[in-house]
Amino acid sequence: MEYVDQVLAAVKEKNAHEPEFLQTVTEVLNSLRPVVERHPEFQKAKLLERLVEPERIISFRVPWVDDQGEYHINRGFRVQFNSAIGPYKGGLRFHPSVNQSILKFLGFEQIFKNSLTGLPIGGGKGGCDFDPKGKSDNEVMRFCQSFMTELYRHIGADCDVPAGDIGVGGREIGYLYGQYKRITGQYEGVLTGKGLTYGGSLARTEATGYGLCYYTDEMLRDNGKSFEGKTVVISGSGNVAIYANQKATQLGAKVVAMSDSNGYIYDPNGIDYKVIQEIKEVKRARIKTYLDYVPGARYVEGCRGIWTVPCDIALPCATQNELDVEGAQALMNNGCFAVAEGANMPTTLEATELLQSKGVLFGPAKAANAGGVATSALEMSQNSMRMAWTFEEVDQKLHDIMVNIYHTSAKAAEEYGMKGNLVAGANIAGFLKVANAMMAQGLV
Ligand code: NDP
Ligand code: 2IT
Repeated sequence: MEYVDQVLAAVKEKNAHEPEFLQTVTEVLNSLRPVVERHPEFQKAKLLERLVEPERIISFRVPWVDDQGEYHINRGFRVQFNSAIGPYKGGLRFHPSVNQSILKFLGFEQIFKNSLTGLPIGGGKGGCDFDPKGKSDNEVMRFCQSFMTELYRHIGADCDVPAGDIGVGGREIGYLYGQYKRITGQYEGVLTGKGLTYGGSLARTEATGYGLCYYTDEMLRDNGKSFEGKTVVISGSGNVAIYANQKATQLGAKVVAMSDSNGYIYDPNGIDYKVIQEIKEVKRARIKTYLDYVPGARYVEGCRGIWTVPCDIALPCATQNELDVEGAQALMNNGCFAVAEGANMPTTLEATELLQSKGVLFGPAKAANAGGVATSALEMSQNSMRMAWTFEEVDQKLHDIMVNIYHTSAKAAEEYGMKGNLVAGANIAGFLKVANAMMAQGLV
C-alpha cells in the first residue's frame, strides 16, 4: 500500500468518530502524494504519522454562574497541534457545536496556514461548547474568566498564543486578557486581537476579510479578471464577512447577499458593511433586522439558500461544510466563476472537486483566510518590540503576505504537476516548511 494510503487508513481507524478531522486530513494527505514520493526520507522518519497526531490536547471543565444564579458546566479545549516552526498559534471558538473533532480539524488546518504566512507560528486551536448568543456581558465575562482560570497555565507569549474565531471577538479577548494578567501578573502578548488601548494591532479586526479579498484579487488578476463591476455573495455576517464586504466593495464589486445561521438577506443595490457592523457588532441582533434599515431588501429564512443568489464571485465566510454540491451546482448554474474561502473548510470535499473540475477558480481557506493569523503574528512582533505600526504599515504588510501566499501556492502546484490547483499548492507549500523543520529537529 502507498505510504499516504497507509497513514490515511490508520487515521480513519483511530479517529473514526471525528468526521471533520478526517475530512481535512484526507484532503491534505491526498495532495501530498507527489511530495512524499519525491522525499522517501519522510516515510522513513514517519513524518506523516507524527503530523496527524497533536502534540498535546488539553480538555477541561468550565464552570460559571448565570445572571439568575444558576450554575453551568461547559467543556473547554486547547489543541496544541504542531510547534515545529513557532509557538502554537490559532483562535478560540465559542459555539455550542464545538467538540474535539472540530478543534482538531481547525488545529490541523492552522499548521499549514500559519506556515504559508511565512511567519514563525506553529498550529493550534481551542474553544468551548459555550453559546454566547443571548448572554449578558456579565455572563460572558464570568465565563471567560472561568475559561482562562484553567487555560492560563498552558499558554504564554512564547509557547501558545490564542486569538478569536467564531463567537470570540474583541469583547471576549478583553475579558480573557484581563483574567490572564490578573492570575499571572504578566503584561505580555499572550493573546492577539487585543483592543488598541492594551496592545492590539491596527488592522487586526479587518485583517481576515481584507486578506481574503487581497488573495482573491491576486487570483483574479492572474486569470485576467478583477473585482471591478462584479457581483459578490458573502455568507456569514461576522468578523470575516463584514470586512470582506468592505474590501470587495472598495475594489469595485457589489455585495448583494449576506447571511447568519437563520437566513440570508438579498439587496440588489449592494449591502453597506456599516449596516451589518451596526446590527452584528453593536446590537448583536439577527441579520433579518437589515430590513429595518433597508426596507426594499429581501430576507429569506434558511442560510443555505444563499448560494442560489446569482453572483460572479462567492466568498463563504460562515462555517465548515456550509457549501455542498447542491450549493456549488447552484452557483455554477448562475455563472459564478470564482470561489474563495473566508471560513475554515466551508466547502465540502465533493463540492471542491466539482468546482475545480468545472474550471471555477478556487481559493482554499488555508491560503485565502490566512490574513487574520498573519496579522496576529504582526501583533506579536509589535508586542515584542513594544512598538506599534500604523494602520497603513500593517495593511501593506498584510497585502504583501497575501499576494505572496497566492504565488507561493500557485508555484508549488505547478512544481508538483498540478498547475492551477491552488488547494494542492497551498497544502504542499505549507507542508514543506513544517516538514523540513520537523526533520531538522529529530524524533519529537
Ligand atoms: P463570527 O462569530 O464573527 O461570525 C460567524 C458568522 O458565521 C455569523 O454570521 C454566524 O451566524 C455564522 N455561523 C456560525 N456558525 C454557523 C452555522 N453552523 N451555520 C450557519 N452560519 C453560521 O466568526 P468569524 O467571522 O470570526 O469566523 C467565520 C469563519 O471564518 C469561521 O469559519 C472561522 O473559523 C473563520 N476564520 C476566522 C478568522 C478570524 O480572524 N476571525 C480567521 C480565519 C478564519 P450566527 O450569528 O447566526 O451564529
Ligand atoms: O482560523 C484562523 O486563522 C483564526 N481564527 C485566526 C487565528 C489567529 O491566531 O489570529
